[in-house]
Amino acid sequence: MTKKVWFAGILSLVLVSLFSLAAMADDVINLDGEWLFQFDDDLAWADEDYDVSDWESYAKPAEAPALGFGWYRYEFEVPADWEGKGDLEVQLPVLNDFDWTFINGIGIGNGNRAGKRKYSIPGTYIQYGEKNLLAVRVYTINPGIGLDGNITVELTGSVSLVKNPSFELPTPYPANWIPNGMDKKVFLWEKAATVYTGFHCLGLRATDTLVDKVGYWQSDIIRTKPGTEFKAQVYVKAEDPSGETTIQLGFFDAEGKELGERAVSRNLARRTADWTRGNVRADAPEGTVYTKIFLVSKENSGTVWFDDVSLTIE
Ligand SMILES: [Ca+2]
Repeated sequence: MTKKVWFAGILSLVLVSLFSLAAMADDVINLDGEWLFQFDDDLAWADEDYDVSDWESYAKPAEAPALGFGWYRYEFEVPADWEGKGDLEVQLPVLNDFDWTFINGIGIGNGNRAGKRKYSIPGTYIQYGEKNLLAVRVYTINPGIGLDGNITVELTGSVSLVKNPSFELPTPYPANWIPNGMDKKVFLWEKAATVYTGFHCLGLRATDTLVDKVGYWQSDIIRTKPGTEFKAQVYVKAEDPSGETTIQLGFFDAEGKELGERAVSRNLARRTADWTRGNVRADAPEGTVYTKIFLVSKENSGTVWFDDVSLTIE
């Protein structure tokens, strides 16, 4: 091998390595700096403005001595040029045992067993070109590791079809969701720690008191094309429910006329129950210009709550 060829070989290797590094840096942020940790529990610790100057810092979250409730916080910058490129996703490879995870004070997911987590972050929750805060509230059963592994935030390339899917963006009412019905008292916009994720969820109470006995929340319009197959999902919690609680998909033409029969899920609230997930699937019929999601409760003398809606193209 001549010196020239050898040099060209080395040069191309270096270039390939540089390109792959650049590609990684383009769409992955490694959260591998110092983590802050505090024992105990306070939901205010999800807040970016909370004073954490007295929190312990650790080179890795695994070094924090976890037992019972503890909170982990990490600040990271999201590149300004990621704006408009899609939703993000946070990966927590090792988590023991329960978690409630927040970005900039907004709940993005929770889990109740040891293992890994992968939560989607709508782009609308991100402050581009600025600091963002990942806060993880963890409950660890046995003394040891609460959070560990190569924690990353990645660009996914897909965009949330549902705006404000976990009802965490109040303006001052839940943004992008509209209640329907005559009696305002049946609509609940809950701000409590008992929601599925974050601090807010939507609810409907005693819809049997309404004139038409149906209460519902509807999403903003979601533009789409005929033939697209959708799956809409929602988490539902219920207390003494009666009647029927469903998630529904309606399709509309350019004039706003609803097309065909609305797709309706099974009854998602048959008895008092903690959060469970339900879904409905449907194809957008000929003439569709947009779809809307409906969270419906009919002839219900109890209360139902909704959180974490998603709409995916199948
Ligand atoms: Ca929520």
